[in-house]
Amino acid sequence: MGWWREARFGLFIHWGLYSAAAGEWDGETVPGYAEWLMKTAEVPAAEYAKLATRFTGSKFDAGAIVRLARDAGMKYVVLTAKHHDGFAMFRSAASDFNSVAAAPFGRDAVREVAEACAREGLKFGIYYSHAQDWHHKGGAGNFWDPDQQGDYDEYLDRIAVPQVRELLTNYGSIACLWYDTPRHMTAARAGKFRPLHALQPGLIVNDRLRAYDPATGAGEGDTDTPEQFIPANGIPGKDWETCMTLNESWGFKVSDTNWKSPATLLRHLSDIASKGGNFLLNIGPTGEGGVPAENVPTLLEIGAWLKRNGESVYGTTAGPFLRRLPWGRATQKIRPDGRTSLYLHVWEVPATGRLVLPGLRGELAGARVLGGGGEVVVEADGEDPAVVLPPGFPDGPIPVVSLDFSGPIAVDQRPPGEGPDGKILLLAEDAELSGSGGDRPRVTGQGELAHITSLGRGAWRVQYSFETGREAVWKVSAEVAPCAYNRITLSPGGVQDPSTTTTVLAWTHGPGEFVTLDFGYFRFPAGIQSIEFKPELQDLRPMEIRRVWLAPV
Ligand code: FHN
Repeated sequence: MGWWREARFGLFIHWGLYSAAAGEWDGETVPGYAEWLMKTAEVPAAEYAKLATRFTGSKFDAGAIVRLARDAGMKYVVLTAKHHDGFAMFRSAASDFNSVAAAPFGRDAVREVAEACAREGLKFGIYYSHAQDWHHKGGAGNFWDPDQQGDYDEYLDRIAVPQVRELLTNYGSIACLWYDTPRHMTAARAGKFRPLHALQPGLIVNDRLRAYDPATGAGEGDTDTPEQFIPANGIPGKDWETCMTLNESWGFKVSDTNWKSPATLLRHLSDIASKGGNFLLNIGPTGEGGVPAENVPTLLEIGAWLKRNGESVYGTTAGPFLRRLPWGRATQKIRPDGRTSLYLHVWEVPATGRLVLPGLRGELAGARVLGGGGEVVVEADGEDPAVVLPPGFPDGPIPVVSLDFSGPIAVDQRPPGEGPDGKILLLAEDAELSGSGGDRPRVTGQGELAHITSLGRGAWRVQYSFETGREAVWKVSAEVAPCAYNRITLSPGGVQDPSTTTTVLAWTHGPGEFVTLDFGYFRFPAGIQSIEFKPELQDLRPMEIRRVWLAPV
């Protein structure tokens, strides 16, 4: 995993036959992901296959795409060799339904990207939809076309297994294999693929071949693959890679112009690195093979940021603070000689101009702004060190301060405290869940919009710890959904004393519809305090909790 952990940032490419349809069928926009068009519009396999006559790839330039990835600061590329529509983007003896034999394009995209990666020094990985295949008889997922029905195991033996063998044999060094949607994948079926992995020494395989066997760990894969979100607290003990689209759809969709801004993507990259993960960011080239023009400046802006600040991302590990930092994120690098660099990604410059580092201990040897930008001084802020930002501190996206320590660092972990606005904000990632019964509640979504879901089909409590600098009265509020006829009780200090608890009854229409509930006023002394919520369901729908905050009165 060495190169992969060092790399941190890669390019996903969803390019296939669906790209030629651009998300439209019979002149109508088809809802959802463009690469799912065949299924969403229930297009018979024979009719969909005619799309191949429109697949020219006339602007496809693998070298240009890989150079763009390189200039964006990416270290690896993962290309869809075959998506769920069954169309192979490589020469295949197992099926003529491929980009060489069946389309005017007539070229082997996998070979071209593999060779371009080798030229540019990027690692090359392959995405392969092994279970879902809506074209070849017996492939999973196609329920609408009687002509495609067949035996799933025969499909695996005749198409999927031979094609994975071709991919792992014919294209030089393959760094990772990205399986997807393992429908009907039993241990025996997954076992047909596993021996092939030995064809590529050092191959990194994701967690989507499956069937998972908790006894042996088989099916777990080398990497977890959170899709379109960043896990609130990373995935401790496992390598992981968030894959994400630049707009909404993975495959090219002409109507999908909801592009993420460079600032948003840089925050995602910083957030992911601070939690110890990789970021696999997707582009969806058109049917002609060109990269949508909007993507180029976005990717180059990320690349420019990484040129200046790359040492705070590549080869780093998760930051040391369990407490969410109100001003940004942190990553760290522990050198072989024991020195440690701590990188502070400044998302928002606090009004005080100081970055407080709660609970940090270590022998400071130097401090600087990456890319230059004035002298950085570190002072004591009570018991904590604080970085005093220089007057000329850069105001571009996410400036980075590097602190060098002559040895290891340690953090006395502390819960969230007052933010720059004086309020204490508690997010889903700060919650401690305890209880039993029903589904285990979990955190879904990301950042401030992350929320705890599945609360209530058992006896579960949600506790938050926080730290206040002074004794004060605080108004406690929480965003909760859906709460039709449900009650939620707040106990300060986690003490179930009826004289201090507040129960609120509120009503909304459904999941995801959050309302703000005010729980009233509570006095807390200075120090580490806690509050606990306990949902009481009168209705079958589980509750969800999003943000909780304490405002000083
Ligand atoms: O169904 C696919 C989807 O089209 C896309 O390829 C993503 C990428 O991770 N994977 C599947 C959904 O999980």
